[in-house]
Amino acid sequence: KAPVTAPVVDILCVGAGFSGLYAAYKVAEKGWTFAGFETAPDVGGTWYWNTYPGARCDVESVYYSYSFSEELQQEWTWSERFAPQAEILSYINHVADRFDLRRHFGFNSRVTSATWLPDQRLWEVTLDSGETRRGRHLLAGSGGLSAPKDPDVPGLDNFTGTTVSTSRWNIPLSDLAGKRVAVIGTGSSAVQCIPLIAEVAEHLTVFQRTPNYVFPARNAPLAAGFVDEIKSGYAALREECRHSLGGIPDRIPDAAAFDVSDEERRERYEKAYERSGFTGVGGEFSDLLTDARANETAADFMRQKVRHIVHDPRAAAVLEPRFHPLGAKRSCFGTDYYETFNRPNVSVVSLRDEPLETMTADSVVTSGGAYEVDAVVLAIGFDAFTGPLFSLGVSTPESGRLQDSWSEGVRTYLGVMTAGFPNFFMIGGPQSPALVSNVVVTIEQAVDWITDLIEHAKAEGADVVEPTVEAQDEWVRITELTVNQTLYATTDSWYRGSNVAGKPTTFLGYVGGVGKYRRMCTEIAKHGYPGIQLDGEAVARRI
Ligand code: NA7
Repeated sequence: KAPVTAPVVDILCVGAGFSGLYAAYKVAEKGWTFAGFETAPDVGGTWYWNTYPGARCDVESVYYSYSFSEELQQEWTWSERFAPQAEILSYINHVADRFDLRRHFGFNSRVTSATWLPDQRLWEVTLDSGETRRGRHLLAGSGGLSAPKDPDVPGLDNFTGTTVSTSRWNIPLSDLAGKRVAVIGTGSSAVQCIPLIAEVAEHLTVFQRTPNYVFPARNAPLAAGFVDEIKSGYAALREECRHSLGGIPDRIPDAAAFDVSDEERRERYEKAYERSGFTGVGGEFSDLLTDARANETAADFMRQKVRHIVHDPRAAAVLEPRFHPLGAKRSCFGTDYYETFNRPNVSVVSLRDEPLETMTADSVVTSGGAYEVDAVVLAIGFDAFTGPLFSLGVSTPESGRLQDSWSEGVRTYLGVMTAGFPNFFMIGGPQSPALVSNVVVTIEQAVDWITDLIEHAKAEGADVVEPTVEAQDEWVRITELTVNQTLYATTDSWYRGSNVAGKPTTFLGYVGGVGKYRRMCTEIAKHGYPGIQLDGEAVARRI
């Protein structure tokens, strides 16, 4: 039986992905004690689990990496513009080895509950082994896209063929060779795996509920000269990312969509389409995310692209994105995505035209008929941001469970803390910029800010750190005001929790930009953390 007398640590941390590993590094640097817990057998987080064919990051590899160590960024060389999952995972392993971080974590250890003990001013986590650990502060580095959505496909249990999910992929692609395969879903994960499954399957049927805007990723090997150039200016480039909108170098649009002629707009979209990436078509004009009419010009451009690429007009009509503004739901980046639908062995079914009714032992049944398949790939997404946090069973005697506290919607201070849950910190939590940014930039900022705050509390001789309800209300108001100026606010998506039945609608991120967010956080720290109570006292009262 595991001992219950393990020493109390300064920091308990959940997760050994980008967040937890940087937290372990930073805490070791501060000389504090740390105990980390990871469900998986090894480091990697999201990049440990998402091994489906074609999985890669949509943020360029030279930016989607840690900036905290100049040596690290000089010695590591990315091979492609967009790194595949395996390369990101070996990078994370390299970081863990290089900074000796693995020793701080228990692997195969799922946190089943985390309880605040007010008398001792400690958190106690219980692991699935039954073991408990206590620590002063609890950090959730549990990720935003780590809790797969419950499969809500009716009749799925009836199916006797192979079922595999993109978020927990566990078969070789060759298992799908020569099979009749169904892919359910057409988000980023599906867009990446569909072309590769199509290459091996006897027939692939894609069941699409909402057509998305899929841009060509234009992935390519990185030329040595480009890598050298990046490395020689890395420090400045990272600084640019930290002060940007999305954690990648900004490309500030110089015009609104209707400032230019139809012809010029079309030419600019063409160039942006060639460029691709998050600063591609969706970032070409200043008002694309705020003005529905402006957005429609970009959306229409993409629909024309679909019609141009996809030969069968019926398939093209199904694939044309027309139910939401471009970019208001996460855009997708693919390689030969639309081209794949020109293959004779690939077809697409619109679940809007013929809803999925059930599954039988060997078929997906829609109102249009039964589609016999040997394998089903679920690419149906995640219970984003709150799912991973709620699964930790975080509770305090006064506030109860986190999910009860947030039953009407998420309420946080800066996406980092939440009132009623002392000494509990979220790294890249809901209402932080994590949702719509290069998350590694957000993670580094969050861990730096959290550890500075803890250091401040220690210096003040305080054990307990908690935001005031007023400061939290203000942050919630700011996140809402910011998002309500955009088309994100009017679109159902996992960004707003609308992909999970019964999930309250809260926009799960701050969309004002990582640079602006960083400035606010820095100002707050500079002013002695107004909005945070130390041992129950707010700054105003301390002064
Ligand atoms: P997403 O982007 O949430 O995509 C899930 C897809 O699955 C989307 O097309 C959904 O349609 C569809 N879906 C979900 N549930 C069902 C059911 N029950 N029946 C049919 N279709 C369904 O998840 P991904 O894993 O692709 O990507 C997640 C993020 O990872 C991505 O945004 C990047 O940030 C990285 P819907 O649009 O809801 O109609």
